[in-house]
Amino acid sequence: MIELYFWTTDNGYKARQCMEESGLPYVVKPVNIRNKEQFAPEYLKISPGHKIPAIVDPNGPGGNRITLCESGAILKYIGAKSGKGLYPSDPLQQIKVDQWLFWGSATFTTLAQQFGHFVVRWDQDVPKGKEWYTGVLKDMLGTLDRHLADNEYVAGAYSVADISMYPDTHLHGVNDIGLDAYPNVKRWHDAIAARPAVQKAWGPY
Ligand SMILES: N[C@@H](CCC(=O)N[C@@H](CS)C(=O)NCC(=O)O)C(=O)O
Repeated sequence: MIELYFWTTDNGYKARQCMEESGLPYVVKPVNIRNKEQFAPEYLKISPGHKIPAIVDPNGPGGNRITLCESGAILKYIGAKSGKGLYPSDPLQQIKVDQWLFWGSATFTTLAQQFGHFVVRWDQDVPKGKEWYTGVLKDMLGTLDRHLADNEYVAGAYSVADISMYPDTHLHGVNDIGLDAYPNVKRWHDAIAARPAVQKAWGPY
């Protein structure tokens, strides 16, 4: 049984959504990052940079036990392992999925998290930081909106690339910025939100 080391954050939900979509059996192992549980020596062996999410698969390639952190790597691994097309086997499709999976993991979420820090959560008012990261998030939503004008999902069929961008679109796009100016993102978001696996992933664990 795959163990998912999880907390209720954007990156945590990405991994849980992917597990739910995959249909693979898994168990949630909560790591309460507010209580600093991510610094436990045993957990640092799984996730050296004290971050969630992470997984342990006792039946990895060749039957070996593997540990894996970094949400993008987890999505790619679980997407491929599921055999459900979440990470496609066609090399041409993989190129598209990789592009948007990396954009979702390295650009979109990383910068959306800064929006979360400066605009939503900080106890100090930092007008320049708020203005900067609001502009950055709006620019990224605009990029996504232009792309989704001609594409139902970001990289062909629904894939791990979509999963990599959904949680921050949901948390900050819907809740903080609003999606009225991004109708294609709204259509894409609402289609993903309606998926049973997504609803389960965002529910109790
Ligand atoms: N690049 C990493 C980022 C993971 C990340 O930022 N995790 C946060 C929660 S969303 C975390 O565990 N923070 C706790 C800490 O930094 O100590 C990924 O995509 O998995």
